[in-house]
Amino acid sequence: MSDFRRNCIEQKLLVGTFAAIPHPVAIEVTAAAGVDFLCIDWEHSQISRERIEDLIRAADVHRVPAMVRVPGHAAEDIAAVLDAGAAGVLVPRVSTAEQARAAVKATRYPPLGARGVGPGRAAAYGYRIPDYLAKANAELVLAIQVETAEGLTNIAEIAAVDGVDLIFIGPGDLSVSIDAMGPTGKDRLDTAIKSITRAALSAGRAVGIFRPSADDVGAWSEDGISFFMLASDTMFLGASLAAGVNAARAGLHGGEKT
Ligand code: 3PY
Ligand code: MG
Repeated sequence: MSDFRRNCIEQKLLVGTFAAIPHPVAIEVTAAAGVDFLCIDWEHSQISRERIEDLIRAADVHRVPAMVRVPGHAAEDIAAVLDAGAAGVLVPRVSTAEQARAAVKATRYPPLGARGVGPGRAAAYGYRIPDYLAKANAELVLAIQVETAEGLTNIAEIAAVDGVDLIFIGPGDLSVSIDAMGPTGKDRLDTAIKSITRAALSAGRAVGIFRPSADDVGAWSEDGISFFMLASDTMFLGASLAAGVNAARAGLHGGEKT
């Protein structure tokens, strides 16, 4: 088993980030910063399929596991990123056990699933297909996102699906779906997150969540969440540049913002 999958399954505390900038330099900077993993976001950023392989390659240089959030549930997209050498997939908007089983089928080779065999980068372009086939099911992380009202209702059946490693909570979509946006919806959203977490943990699945900042990561880890996706490269770039510019202006104008 890969260290990454073992650490996920054993619920070791892991901190990573989304990679939304479609350039290997951004991946190298992110990897060198010391993240435990990164997740190339094909769902919400404009990254081409061909470029994804280069981004995974850049993460591999730093030996940082690179998973990919696929845009939807298509088996072809899951196969494409795994063939490119991704360390795992994050499948968004999984709302039923049937959809979770389809994600397992697309991610795992038989007998667990029905992934197709091919001469991609992961199999050394065809040169090491038997080696890759022998280890892929044990090495690749399958994380599915529960982030809809329907997913919340069906969480027990979703979490019971064999072959899923991690249930990942998307608070943004979840808050919209259960009508719990903004400060007034906070309690409702927190209750939903805790209920997904409890159900997933009692089915033996690790639990992950997106957090825009590190402020409440400690508190959520006390509830049993172990896998944290902290913001994204674009969010960190914006926030740290804004902080730097504001600090410089404060120095130049005696604290007054221009
Ligand atoms: C969400 O918050 O909806 C997400 O998908 C975060 O990853
Ligand atoms: Mg989402």
